[in-house]
Amino acid sequence: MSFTSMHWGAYRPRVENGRLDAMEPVPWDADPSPIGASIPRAIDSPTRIRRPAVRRSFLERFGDHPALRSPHLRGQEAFVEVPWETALELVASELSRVKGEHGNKAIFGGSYGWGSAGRFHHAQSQLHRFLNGFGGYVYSVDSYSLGAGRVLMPHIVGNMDWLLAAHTSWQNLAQQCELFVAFGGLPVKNAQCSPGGASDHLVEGGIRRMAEAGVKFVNVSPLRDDLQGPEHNEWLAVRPGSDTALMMALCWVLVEEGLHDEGFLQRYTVGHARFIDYLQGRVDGIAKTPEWAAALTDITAARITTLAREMASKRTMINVAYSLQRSVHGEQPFWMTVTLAAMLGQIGLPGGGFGLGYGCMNNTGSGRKAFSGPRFSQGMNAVKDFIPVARVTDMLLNPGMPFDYNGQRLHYPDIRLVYWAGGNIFHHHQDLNRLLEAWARPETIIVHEQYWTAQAKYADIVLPATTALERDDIGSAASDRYMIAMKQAIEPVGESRDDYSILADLSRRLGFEEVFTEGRDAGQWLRFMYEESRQRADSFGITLPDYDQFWRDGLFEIDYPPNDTVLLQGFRDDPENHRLPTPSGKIEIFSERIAGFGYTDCPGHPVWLDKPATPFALHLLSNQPKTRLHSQYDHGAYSQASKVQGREPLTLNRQDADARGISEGDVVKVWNQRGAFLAGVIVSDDIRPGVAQIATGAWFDPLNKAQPGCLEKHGNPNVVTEDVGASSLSQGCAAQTASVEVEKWSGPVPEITAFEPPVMVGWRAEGF
Ligand SMILES: Nc1nc2c(c(=O)[nH]1)N[C@H]1C(S)=C(S)[C@@H](COP(=O)(O)OP(=O)(O)OC[C@H]3O[C@@H](n4cnc5c(=O)[nH]c(N)nc54)[C@H](O)[C@@H]3O)O[C@H]1N2
Ligand SMILES: Nc1nc2c(c(=O)[nH]1)N[C@H]1C(S)=C(S)[C@@H](COP(=O)(O)OP(=O)(O)OC[C@H]3O[C@@H](n4cnc5c(=O)[nH]c(N)nc54)[C@H](O)[C@@H]3O)O[C@H]1N2
Ligand SMILES: [Mo]
Repeated sequence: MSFTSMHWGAYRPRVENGRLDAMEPVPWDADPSPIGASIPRAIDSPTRIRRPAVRRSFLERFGDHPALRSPHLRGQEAFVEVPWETALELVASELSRVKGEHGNKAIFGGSYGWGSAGRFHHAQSQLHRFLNGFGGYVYSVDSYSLGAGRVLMPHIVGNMDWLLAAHTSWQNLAQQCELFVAFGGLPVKNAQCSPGGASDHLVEGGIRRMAEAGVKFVNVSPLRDDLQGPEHNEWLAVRPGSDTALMMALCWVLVEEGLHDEGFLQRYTVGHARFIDYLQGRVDGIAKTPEWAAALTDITAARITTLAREMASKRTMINVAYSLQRSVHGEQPFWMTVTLAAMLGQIGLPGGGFGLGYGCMNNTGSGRKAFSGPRFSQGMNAVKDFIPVARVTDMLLNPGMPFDYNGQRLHYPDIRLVYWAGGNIFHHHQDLNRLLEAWARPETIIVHEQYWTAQAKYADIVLPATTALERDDIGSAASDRYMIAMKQAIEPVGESRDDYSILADLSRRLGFEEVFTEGRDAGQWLRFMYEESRQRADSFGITLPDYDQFWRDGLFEIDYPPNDTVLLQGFRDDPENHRLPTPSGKIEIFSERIAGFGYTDCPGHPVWLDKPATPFALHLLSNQPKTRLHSQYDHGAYSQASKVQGREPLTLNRQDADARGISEGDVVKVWNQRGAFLAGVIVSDDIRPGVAQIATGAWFDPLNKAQPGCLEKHGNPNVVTEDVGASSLSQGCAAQTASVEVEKWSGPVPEITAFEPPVMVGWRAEGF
């Protein structure tokens, strides 16, 4: 059997006459993702990058001083298609020049992005290994997904990867949970995906089985559809960014009514007394009562009070979506989730406690063994400089400037060369107009891409990469059901090459081929990585067949551990022998370590911090798209079918639309002090008033490329989001904290050009 694996599921590629005709769902998946249907027409559309290409001035002035190559014209100029040989010589020569003149510390290879699902052809890992072999690079830490969470959690419970792999299973929830309170909902749209593969979609079924078992759901979210399905679910249309206040008021009621579990707090946590002082107003004079929270959240004091009582009287799971921490002070909702669950005293019990992102990714709560499969070693980085991933614009604009991060004072390095493979910064970063300014700073930008995204269009040298369907690979992800032999289905489109073969060729030109390839070709690497993983599999009680058998079978199923997974059960049963990896070995409601950092924007226990003033009337939610993964396959059929007048749909509450004379299907301009974009309107009663929602991922499409800061015509919300860190602790992405105004667009509706390749000028015809 031939399968392939994408971040959004496993498929059987159907090929007719060498062309990809369909991506058929696999027979075992009860809820396959429609995103797969986007690939067949898109994969060899005109948007595909077919040949290496170089920005015109960069090529024409190649030997000159870098400033003379017009870096400010990135994204505006024509490209010249060149043979591979030329392109690779240019890349090798630039890498050598920059290393020689400025050292490896001048190379930024963070290269954030999801790339594709296979374990070997993971573009970012490939690039990291390559740059390590070359002497190192400035790297980035954490993720856009969980910037605040990844830094906070090790201080107060344990690291995120460990926690995510150990989440209480859906099966256990169906049997033991009575009340599921979901901050940010349980959006099935997001559970289509998991990093590395989602071979069996289980969240819709998980929710259904819980509902059938009588579990009550409370959806605390600005959007009703963040929790679909269960008929008896309750929607609390919270004001975005106010969940921390709501959780505090729930705690206040528990303490006031003596419903909190003092015994649990004593035995398993530190610092609860100081937090309760704060809760009751003995620190800042403000008691965090339901009345106090009602004014901030728009949830009535009466409902907050009864909800607290229900939570105490039932086996309760409190879940928080990643989105809540992707905001200014994003540490607080995560810290409060843990604190509220600790007050209820159900952490470590079946069906109760807390969840960090059920519904965000498919594999969370699968209950399967968390074996993550074969791994590709990235080697050692000789450069020690790094940035928190979302501080990339700050770094490019402010070399040498100090910044705070997790108790350290660091400085931004001086970057001359940026190398990216497998990510789209014009998708993921905030305040794109500020990024455009920063993006003109480096001397050289090299990108490997499959499609003509803005990431490629704003580069100097673009190298065409294959897609997962054009190469062999192994698909596997922690807690996923199947390890998959991803067999090549079609020939590489155009002259595209694997990231590995591109980098292997470069390593040869640069004199470290042996270090990079260890003498293996791609096929030999797959076998080697697989063999290496067999020992790790053993330690999970998994016996992998030999490689040839696995490849013939096409897949291997990962089983369940003997006992059902319940998060932190071991710690609860025996806290002395299962100490948490925190300074106290317990859950830290007060963290001496964080307090010691002295950050006013993230002190030693959870606090309510007033949000920055919002000058505009509407809060903008830019959440994950239902019809694609981030910006991937925005040019595909499924995403395209969702557009309104060619633009990304923006949902407005009926009252907000009426007040502005806006109707369903209209094109609107969404703007604030940072920028403006056009979108197509959906009017709905299922979004709370005062909130506008647009998914991320519409390809960046400025009206006039020669005018940075101009109107974006397609619906990319990152032209208006703010580029600030969540706090001095994490410096995490804070994209959800954005306010905007929306008005009807009465001008002519400009054509979408995001999917057109850039203008190409001929290599010889132009006489280079
Ligand atoms: N406003 C706002 N912004 C956000 C978010 C938000 O909620 N709101 N969410 C953030 C989050 S959580 C994330 S994770 C980021 C995601 O941001 P990214 O991960 O950067 O987004 P993708 O669109 O997945 O970009 C992956 C790119 O890699 C390319 N690619 C795929 N496979 C390969 C390959 O094999 N080789 C090469 N060379 N290239 C390949 C694809 O064509 C695509 O352009 O966005 C963040 N940005
Ligand atoms: N189909 C699809 N699935 C994906 C992705 C994708 O691009 N496409 N991306 C994947 C990635 S990389 C990640 S990190 C995860 C992200 O997982 P999340 O970050 O949780 O995803 P979002 O869709 O941004 O947010 C979930 C919901 O939270 C709600 N929300 C936003 N702000 C607030 C708030 O202040 N309070 C409350 N109570 N609710 C709020 C929004 O209504 C939103 O629909 O999703 C993954 N799943
Ligand atoms: Mo993410």
